[in-house]
Amino acid sequence: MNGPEDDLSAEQVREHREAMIALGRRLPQTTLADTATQLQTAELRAPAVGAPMVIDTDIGGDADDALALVAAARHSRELALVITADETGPDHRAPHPAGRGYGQRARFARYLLDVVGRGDIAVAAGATTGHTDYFCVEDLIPATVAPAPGGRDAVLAAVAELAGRCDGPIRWVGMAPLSNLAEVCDHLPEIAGRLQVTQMGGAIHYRRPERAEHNIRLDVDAARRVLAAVADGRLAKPRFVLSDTTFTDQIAVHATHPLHRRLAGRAESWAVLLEGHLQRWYRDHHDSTLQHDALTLSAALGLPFVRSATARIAMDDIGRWSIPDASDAGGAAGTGLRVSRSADYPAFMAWLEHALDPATPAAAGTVDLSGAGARAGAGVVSGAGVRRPA
Ligand SMILES: [Ca+2]
Repeated sequence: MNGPEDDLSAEQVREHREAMIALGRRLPQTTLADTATQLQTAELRAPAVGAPMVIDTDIGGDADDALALVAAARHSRELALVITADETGPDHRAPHPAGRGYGQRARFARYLLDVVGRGDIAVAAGATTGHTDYFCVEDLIPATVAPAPGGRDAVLAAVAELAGRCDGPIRWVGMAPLSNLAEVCDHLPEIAGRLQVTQMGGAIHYRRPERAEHNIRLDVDAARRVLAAVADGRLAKPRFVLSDTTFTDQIAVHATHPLHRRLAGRAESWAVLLEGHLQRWYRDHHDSTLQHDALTLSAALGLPFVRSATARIAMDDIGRWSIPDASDAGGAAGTGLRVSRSADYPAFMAWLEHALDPATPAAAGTVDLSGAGARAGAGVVSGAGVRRPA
């Protein structure tokens, strides 16, 4: 990675601050003690705990999206909206109640959220390239699950509706191609300015150097529009959890993995559904699933497993990423992004296994958003309150 900025997370800044204050207390009447007093009285903006969360997902193919969605739905009361990308079927004006027409990912998301007890979370079906080749759960969706609202305007309306119900930042967790995020940047710039984006995707040293990473490759134009929004200030610097960090067997789940076995042994309908999804993924595609998206979710939740730093990133015509030479364009080539550098895989997997263990009580339950606002307003968290419906 280039650049001197080894960014600290908000949590690390908080820890440094507290260490300095403690040190100052031990050394009264010194310059350090004065600094400690100043630090103690200075306001430190709290992280966006309590900020509503949007998940943008291509759920229903690789099972990592579904595992991440259930972890979020069970344990994050702030999850408020799920939108889908790389949807099935060519045309949002022809949604199908069943089969392989448009909107099947959104129908699966709707059903999964319902069985996990989160009927309060809205779902909208988003972008499609007209031909997706990785969808394996059609037979798991009951015919009674109605199509979600679909198409670009439905996505923008759902995002605007959420933004209108709250103040301050909105967390956006991208687990799919960047198509929907690009539409928000281009058509809802005021809302884009409130987004704190954590996106799975991009790669510096991709395992297949002749092509771009999956989430970038499937909609290179959208990735370009998002980078342009970062460059011109419409979107705050997003954090990308790179394939370089996520593509490792250390976060693989396969049929004999404890996480899978624990799901397989339970009768809860969401556990049965996830288990069926995993089996179909192994059968149709690969004998394991890497937890790219749950690792990305963990970063968005403020958990400490992913370490990131700022780097300038350039993208070529087919979506491949690189770090430009520092001398290019006087050192200003590329776009400044936070990108993952490493992760604590064992600690992350321990967290995920716990979050998805049916024996672990769900922390979120079925909630209405006004609860998040009440919690945010109670502490030092600023700007994250969710307005109660009038
Ligand atoms: Ca995904």
